[in-house]
Amino acid sequence: STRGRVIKCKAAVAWEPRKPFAIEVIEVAPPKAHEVRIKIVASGICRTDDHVLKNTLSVTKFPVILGHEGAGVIESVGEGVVDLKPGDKVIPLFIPQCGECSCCQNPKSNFCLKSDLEKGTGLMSDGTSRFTCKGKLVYHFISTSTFTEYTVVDEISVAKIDDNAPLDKVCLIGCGFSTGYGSAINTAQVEPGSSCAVFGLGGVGLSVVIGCKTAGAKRIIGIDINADKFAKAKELGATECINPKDYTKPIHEVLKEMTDGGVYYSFECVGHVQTMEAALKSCHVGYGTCVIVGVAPSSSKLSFDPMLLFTGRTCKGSAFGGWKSKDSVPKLVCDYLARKFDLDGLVTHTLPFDKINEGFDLLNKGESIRSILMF
Ligand code: PAD
Ligand code: ZN
Ligand code: ZN
Repeated sequence: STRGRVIKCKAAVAWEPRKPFAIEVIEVAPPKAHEVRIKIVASGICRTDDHVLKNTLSVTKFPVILGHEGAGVIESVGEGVVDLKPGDKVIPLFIPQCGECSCCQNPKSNFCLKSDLEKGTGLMSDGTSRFTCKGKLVYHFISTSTFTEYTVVDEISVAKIDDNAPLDKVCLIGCGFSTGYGSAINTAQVEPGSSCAVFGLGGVGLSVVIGCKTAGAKRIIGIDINADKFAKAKELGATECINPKDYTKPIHEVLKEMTDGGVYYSFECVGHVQTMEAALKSCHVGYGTCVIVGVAPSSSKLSFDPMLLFTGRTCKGSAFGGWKSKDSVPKLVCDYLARKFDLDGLVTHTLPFDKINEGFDLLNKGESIRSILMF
């Protein structure tokens, strides 16, 4: 058994920004107390990984092992871990749930103060890394790092899931699906009969569409500058799709005309401040709500006329769709197994892990929704 020993395995190392991943042999140290080592089976590619690779998010350190939308099997556990054992199927959680901090104790929040999202230490919670390559320390990424055959995570950053779960699908519950679906269900709390506008029809935006449809929205308007995304959006529940490039007037004006003054709910799933402002302006005066899901570059600033809020619009943000991670991920997996929603429509490509650079090329060419890397 490999328990208690260093494991040598393959990982995709991002040595520096804006360079392709290098498939390297790395050393993965055994889990310390309250940590687990996971054999990764499948990992999706999310746009956030690409933002980090392009270095638009200042919180990341290089060299790093990216990936945060994975699923795998526990290889071994550290001292004091009681709720997980070798062989358990699991999903790593990029927002932990420690259960003890003020956010975890607040039923209205799904954030956790133990999260590395804002701090960006790139380390385990004890302040060290479990990865080395060619004698150098390699950083972790938001307490997950799934682009590797083996990873180590804190026990608060992993959820045990049903033994029957297909890992090549439910890995999407680790980020993209849950983020979009929860933004509609939890954050916006979309109501039956309402109108919704979804900016950006990638894996996250399409999951918002699924959530809006589940919630009974009457109109779901998809907005994307890539019309190739429209067919899939309609298949998943969009009632109409529009391309800002087809209009001379600003897209929020087009939406206001289409919806008698604006939508009840708008969602920004692109990650640009311009589309965030457009999403807010697309909301109906008096009651419209805009949910910001996209991740904008670290240095960017949002600016808009405060009268937009004064006159009764709401603007909120949503990370991981508002789900308390450790509690909700196992339930979402059960809901998938009970066919309450479909993930298969989000998967456009399945690639062997060492074709990771091809997976990112597909994303950047706008050809994929989700590519799943298989280990
Ligand atoms: P994606 O790149 O697959 O989808 C983005 C879509 O937006 C693409 O279809 C683009 O064609 C489209 N687009 C680009 N520019 C425009 C524009 N000006 N107007 C309309 N559409 C446009 O990414 P994704 O779905 O994986 O992620 C979307 C964003 O959500 C991204 O910024 C990512 O970092 C963020 C994200 N947030 C969370 C969270 O917890 N809040 C989780 C996961 C991803
Ligand atoms: Zn993600
Ligand atoms: Zn917490």
